[in-house]
Amino acid sequence: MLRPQDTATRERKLLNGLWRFALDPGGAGRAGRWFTAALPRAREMAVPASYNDVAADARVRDHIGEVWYQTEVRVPRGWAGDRIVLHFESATHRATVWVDDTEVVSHEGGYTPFEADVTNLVAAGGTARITVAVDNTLTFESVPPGVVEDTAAGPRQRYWHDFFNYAGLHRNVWLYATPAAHITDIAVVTDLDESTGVLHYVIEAAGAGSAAAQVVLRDADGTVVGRRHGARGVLTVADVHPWAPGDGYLYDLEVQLVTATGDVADSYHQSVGVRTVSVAGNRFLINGEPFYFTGFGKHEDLAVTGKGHNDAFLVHDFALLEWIGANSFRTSHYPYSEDVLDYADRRGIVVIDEVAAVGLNVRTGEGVFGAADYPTFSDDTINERTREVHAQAIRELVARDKNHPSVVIWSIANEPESGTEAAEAYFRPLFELTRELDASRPVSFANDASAPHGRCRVAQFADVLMLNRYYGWYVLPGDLAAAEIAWEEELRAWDGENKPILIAEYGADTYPGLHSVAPQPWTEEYQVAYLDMNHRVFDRIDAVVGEHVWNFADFATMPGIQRVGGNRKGVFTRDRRPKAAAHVLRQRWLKES
Ligand code: GCB
Repeated sequence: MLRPQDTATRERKLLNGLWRFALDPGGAGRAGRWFTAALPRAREMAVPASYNDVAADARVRDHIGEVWYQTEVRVPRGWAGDRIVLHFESATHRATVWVDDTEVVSHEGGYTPFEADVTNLVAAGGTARITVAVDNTLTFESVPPGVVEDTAAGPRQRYWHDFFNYAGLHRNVWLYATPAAHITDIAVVTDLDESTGVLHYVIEAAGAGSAAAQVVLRDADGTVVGRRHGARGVLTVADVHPWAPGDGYLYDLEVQLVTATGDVADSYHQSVGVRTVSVAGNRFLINGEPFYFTGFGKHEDLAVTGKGHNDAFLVHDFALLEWIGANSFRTSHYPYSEDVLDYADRRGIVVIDEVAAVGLNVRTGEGVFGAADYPTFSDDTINERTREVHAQAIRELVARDKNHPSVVIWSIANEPESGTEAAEAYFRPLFELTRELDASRPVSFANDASAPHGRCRVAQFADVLMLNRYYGWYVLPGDLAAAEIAWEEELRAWDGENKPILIAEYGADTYPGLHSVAPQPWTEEYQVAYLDMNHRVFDRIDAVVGEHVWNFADFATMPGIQRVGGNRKGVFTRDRRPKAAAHVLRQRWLKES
């Protein structure tokens, strides 16, 4: 599936705006065929946005189950004879879509795109009613997992990750047109042979008949630097300008389907950054050079709009990354908007791309998320069907993001149970699958303190060891001297694995404006001292190839006594003001680069 684009042969229409919106607490909408007419008792809702905080209504914020969105679209007159497609960049966590009275698509998984060919259901110049039922329920067979428990007070959604379960239509919705003969997929893998860039490409098309594929490669100035006929092939670029961290240089690969008479039936532009990624011993290499990650785990999280994509915050967040000297981030804990990855490509920011497999450990956060009264892996909890949903999430992530030069590691889970035989059996095929899908990038997952060195049975599969550790916060809180000793001891054990180690999370909750002379947990001084302690440890361990502070900014969580107005481990507040730690990181990271 290709992201909708305006090209010489394609056109798109953005359907964002205010849609009709209705909660469906009793699950009456499907039987009542709500898609056949204007939604009953509808209010209006912004798209894109999480619906939860927009309405100022606890019933909306805490709703469990389906909500309904509806809009009317006028199909552009000029699209007669075209293939017409309805495309959702995401619907969290699953959705069913109707065009007028006809069901056109269902999709599981909250962070990847899906679409339906609606050519036979709409008419150019006419209107169509689009209705979407979006379900936020987390089950043991969803990614992330959860369970709805029946309690005396009614159903309650439980899950084992701390960020709030925002839901809705978080990203763009498009109606777009392509010719009947159209390109359906493009895959590009790049290599460097000294100063020559090598591009291996594969094109897929449908309805193409005798039309043949060809590609034209242009540099950033628009000068043609390569051409080739054929649906697969290799292009070489002499004196290539590689994509590199801090230098988001992109070529434009125009893919065309050309008819026997020489007409361009379809055209699509794929940006390409020519770079290599590899692991050599305990080094992480980009273009053959050791790379040290500085940056954060982030969240898509804003006041009011929740996980709704916002371009102004996209640009602002990247401006802050550059200000602070961060060269990278992880899309914790789900695939982010494609706008984020496109922008990372252009800004030369390095990305660790993560699937939404977070909270696959019912013991995580015992006391934060309630008691661990389920086994993690069992026939009735996380099981083979969950693994198939997880596998599909990986397939969709790789399919969507494979051409982004910014993406250098696939992260296939965050802090799963990883110290058991069941975990080893669950994850082995998922690592194999990811490597089959993309042999060009390292694969990893974020390990947590419950499976330290010697106990983790999943780290054997990872090309890079990504460790989330909170020495001085959850472990030995307030005692940074003891934390420093314990942390160094554990890290030295991992150092012996001869794999690169990325500290994928370390952080301390910090209430902005809270101060103390002797660093006390929750103060700005403690966050600074905590980070300094961690950095001393990292600098003593050879295999550490990067540091991602948890978190870039404060973010919303489920309610809990360990959270004060959300998770406060942000180096920036939720509205992006720096805490004292931001200035300390800036000093360290600008020196590194
Ligand atoms: C973790 C999780 C992250 C949490 C963080 C915390 O280990 O990966 O999602 O937000 O800890 O602050 O507790």
